[in-house]
Amino acid sequence: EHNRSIEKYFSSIGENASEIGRSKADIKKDFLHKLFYHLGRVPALTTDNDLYTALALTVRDRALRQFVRSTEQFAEKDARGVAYFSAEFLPGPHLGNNLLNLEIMEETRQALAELDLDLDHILEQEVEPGLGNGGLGRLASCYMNSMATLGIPAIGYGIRYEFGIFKQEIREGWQSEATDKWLHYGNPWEVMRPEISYEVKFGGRTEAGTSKEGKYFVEWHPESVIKGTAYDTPILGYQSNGIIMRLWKAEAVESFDFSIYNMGDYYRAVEKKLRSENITKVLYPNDENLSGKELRLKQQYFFVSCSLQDMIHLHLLQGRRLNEFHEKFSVQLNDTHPSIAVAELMRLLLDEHDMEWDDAWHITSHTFAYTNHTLLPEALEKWSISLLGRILPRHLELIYEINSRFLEELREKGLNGEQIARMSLIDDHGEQAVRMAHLATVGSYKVNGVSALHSRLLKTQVLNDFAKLWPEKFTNVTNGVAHRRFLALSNPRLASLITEKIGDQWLTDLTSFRELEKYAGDPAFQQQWRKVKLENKKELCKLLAERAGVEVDPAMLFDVQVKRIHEYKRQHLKVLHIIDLYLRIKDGKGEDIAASAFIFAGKAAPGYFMAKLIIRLITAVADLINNDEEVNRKLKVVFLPNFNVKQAQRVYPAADLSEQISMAGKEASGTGNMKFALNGALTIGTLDGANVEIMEEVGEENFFLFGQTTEEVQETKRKGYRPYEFYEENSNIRRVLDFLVSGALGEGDPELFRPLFNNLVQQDQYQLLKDFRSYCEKKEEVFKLWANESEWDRRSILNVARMGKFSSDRSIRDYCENIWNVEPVRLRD
Ligand code: 9GP
Repeated sequence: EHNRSIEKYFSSIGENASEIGRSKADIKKDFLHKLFYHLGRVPALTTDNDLYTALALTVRDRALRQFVRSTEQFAEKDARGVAYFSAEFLPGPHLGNNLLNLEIMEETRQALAELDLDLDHILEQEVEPGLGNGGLGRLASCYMNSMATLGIPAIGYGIRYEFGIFKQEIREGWQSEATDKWLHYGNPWEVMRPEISYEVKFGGRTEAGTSKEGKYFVEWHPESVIKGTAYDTPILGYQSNGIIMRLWKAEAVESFDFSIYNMGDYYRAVEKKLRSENITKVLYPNDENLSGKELRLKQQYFFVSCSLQDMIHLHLLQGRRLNEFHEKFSVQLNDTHPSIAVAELMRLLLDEHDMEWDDAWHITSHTFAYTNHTLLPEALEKWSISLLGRILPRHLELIYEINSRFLEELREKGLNGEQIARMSLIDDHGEQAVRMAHLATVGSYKVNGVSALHSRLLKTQVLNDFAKLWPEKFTNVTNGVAHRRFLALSNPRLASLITEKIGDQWLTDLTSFRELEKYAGDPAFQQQWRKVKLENKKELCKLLAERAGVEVDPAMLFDVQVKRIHEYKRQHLKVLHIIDLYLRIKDGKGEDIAASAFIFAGKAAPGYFMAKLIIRLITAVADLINNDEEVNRKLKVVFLPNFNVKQAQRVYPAADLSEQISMAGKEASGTGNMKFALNGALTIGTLDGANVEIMEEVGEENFFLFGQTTEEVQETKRKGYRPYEFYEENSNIRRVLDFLVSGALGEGDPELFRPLFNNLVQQDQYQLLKDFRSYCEKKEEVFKLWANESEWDRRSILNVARMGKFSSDRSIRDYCENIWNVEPVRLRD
């Protein structure tokens, strides 16, 4: 409606809607207004958090204005939109990124300087929302930035966890977990929407009946009802557009317990309230690993139910009919976590909107698209029938019905009993359970993996039966990263060196980095390149000294592995190699070893013993080496605690070598691999996940490839892998493994690392010993190349120049074309 137009509102006060107040004077004025009017602060009493909050609010005003304008324009165009359903988002600190996207970084810096304030100090105050475990949640946030940049009408739906991923501390060498109280000082970025709330039912029983008109219906009589309230955070794209991330918080439904309250049992009523709020209390800290906890299922259902109700509400509000829901929206399921949405949309359409089964199924199965992010069998979610039946009785009925129709279709197609049992949504082995990945696959119109290799393995192995049935349903979208955050924002030195050379169009088109290729061999450019890296390394050294208490010489080769700690990622492969180097130096045979700082960071799931033991091993090796005068000028080992987005932004720009050494076939994609190469690190890696495509792009000669391929890994396993033979036959391996249990590490207790030793010589399910020799040999090449500065720099420049494919802008374009069928909207300025 025209008279509701934002432009009209602004012109009525003599302002232009597109003018968001970018000048130093505007920013300074608004900042002071926030400090005095919003926070009511006297200058003498202002704390760092006040300053941060006032600045964040100043910036949020501008972000919201962008969002409001974008929303209006999306609505005018009646554009088809995307809802990105993700149980995790890892946005990282908002302030710097928003300043970058609004292009007001310098003006803000100057405005603050005039008040004798330092922008960098204020940026440091932000506590980031740790609402994800790692790659999966960070990917969701990279995609939000790219969707906003490209003008995709999109909304991200998720959970507003009160406590995010735990804070990792290292105590006596071990990981210990502390609660992440990210909301403690308030969250200036979000807008609470008390009126946008939905009721979500749990438990109880269902009752079938027939209406007066003779229509069959089912009523769900829940045991409890919980309210979900929306909290919106604006997410900016580069230069113009804004979208929102809508996170749901669980609360008690006020009316629900009046009966108890009236009876005078005040405390029981309050207790119910507390129990309701539990649902969004804490993020489960397990990546790749099913915890199978009831609360986790409740979280998943809670957020998809709120989100779907919200979408239906918006759809109807715009005067549209429900049977065109799938024409207006595509819902992307980020991994299996939100896949109960398939049953929930069916329930909403059938039970709450009186639709017939076939119509409801048509809409549902044309609405969802499913991204799989892991092949690890233990991470493919299953919910036991008994649990599902107890928490979501109506959904279990619907899943049975979906399954019986699906299996009937298979029978008609002539599939045999074995195939049908394999594909069923219900797993009959042991305790009966619902296979959520199957539900997502059956209920979606597209299924994708996250790298070419992973998508191929998904099709040929894990979901092979489905891919044969519906080949056109399966596709690939290789992951990408928000290069504006991970280069422009976090590596300003490199960003300006590049911009000086080739201009700044790379900010919206990363493929223009190709123009750097011609400077790769230029000695003057190489020198500038090297200087930038050295400055970044010096900064990281400060952080390492401060957080890990280790002094590192910035001239060393920075060899970095940062990611979740997991056996399949093989951090211990790198550690075994470090021990090997240590023993060589001790033997007086270390002259060819490049002076190296081995840097590790990453969290272990709190219940994952082996991962925690790997951290303990890293800290033990660090203690030994860093305190040994004979070795510590040549080698340093550092475990940087509490890896998060903020720290990541300081680590990637300072790395020389990126370790991507998972067993082939296990890492679905990886995204750290892209962030490192984008910042000029060379990669040592296996042919796993997106490494394959990175190597293709940068050239095999600029990549340190080692280890078995996926096929070789499988062949090794098929033939009966006996890791003990490597222990017996390879004296290097024997020496290193024996060292683990020699008592030389970790306060002299030879038993401390026995479980790791035993695991490696007895099972070694990630075939570390098999790849050990190849890894060590590659490392020798690394050392040799490091001695040749200009050749190293040349390769580093070529790596960056050829990273164009790995921007998340490209991934989002792929989703738009191959999956969503959504057109970017060209927004008015
Ligand atoms: O392990 C994958 C990682 O390889 C990938 O880069 C990331 C984003 O696609 O997802 C991770 N998967 C999970 O965290 C759980 O499925």
